[in-house]
Amino acid sequence: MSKPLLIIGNKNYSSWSLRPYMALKQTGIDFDEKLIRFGEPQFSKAVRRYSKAGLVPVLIHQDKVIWDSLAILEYIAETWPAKQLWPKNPTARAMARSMCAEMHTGFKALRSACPMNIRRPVKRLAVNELLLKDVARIEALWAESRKRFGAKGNFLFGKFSNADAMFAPVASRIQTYEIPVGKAARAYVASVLDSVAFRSWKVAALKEPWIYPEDEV
Ligand SMILES: N[C@@H](CCC(=O)N[C@@H](CS)C(=O)NCC(=O)O)C(=O)O
Repeated sequence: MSKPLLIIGNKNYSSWSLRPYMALKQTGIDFDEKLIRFGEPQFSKAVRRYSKAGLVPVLIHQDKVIWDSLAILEYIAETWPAKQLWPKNPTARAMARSMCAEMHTGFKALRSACPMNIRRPVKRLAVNELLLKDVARIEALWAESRKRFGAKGNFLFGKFSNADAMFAPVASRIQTYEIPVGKAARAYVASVLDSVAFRSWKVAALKEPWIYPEDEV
């Protein structure tokens, strides 16, 4: 099968790009990547060459163009079924898909107050009520999936799945901004940050020289 090409933004900042990267890298799928830097004058034009939506990430595979991180995760799971990116158990799978959808459309307080910024020195951020509400909901989702389906591994549904790919940027934010969470959530964050995929993304992110003041909190 030909290699997919993943178009991404800056590794330091692009939380949406991290998601499909996590799924491809963590499951050992061979892929190429192309980084289009935010803020470069031709960013929009360069992305539009691949997808008229003009946003990263985009996956190109054979004659297909898939844009939007969640659609890409679905495509990866469907195209490489042996990687089992969705849990086998239908009840677990239904929950995993729902969690991904909730992550995709929700948690705006957390996302806007704490932009993903891998390079930022770890330092506690003052948290507001809305942000704490988001974090409480995320912790509840993590606790439930781990308790019901995840006991046999370190990830939300045991072995690595698309749900972990979707929540990886949240794990990074919890660490960077020292967002207060309980012991179980801290252990899960550590599993994500210690994964092969996240570590390789982080090595590259730390080498990037570009700084965007609007994302420096
Ligand atoms: N819902 C989309 C959102 C993608 C998105 O907002 N990408 C941002 C980068 S993280 C982007 O391309 N921003 C460039 C711009 O707004 O010009 C997804 O999940 O892929």
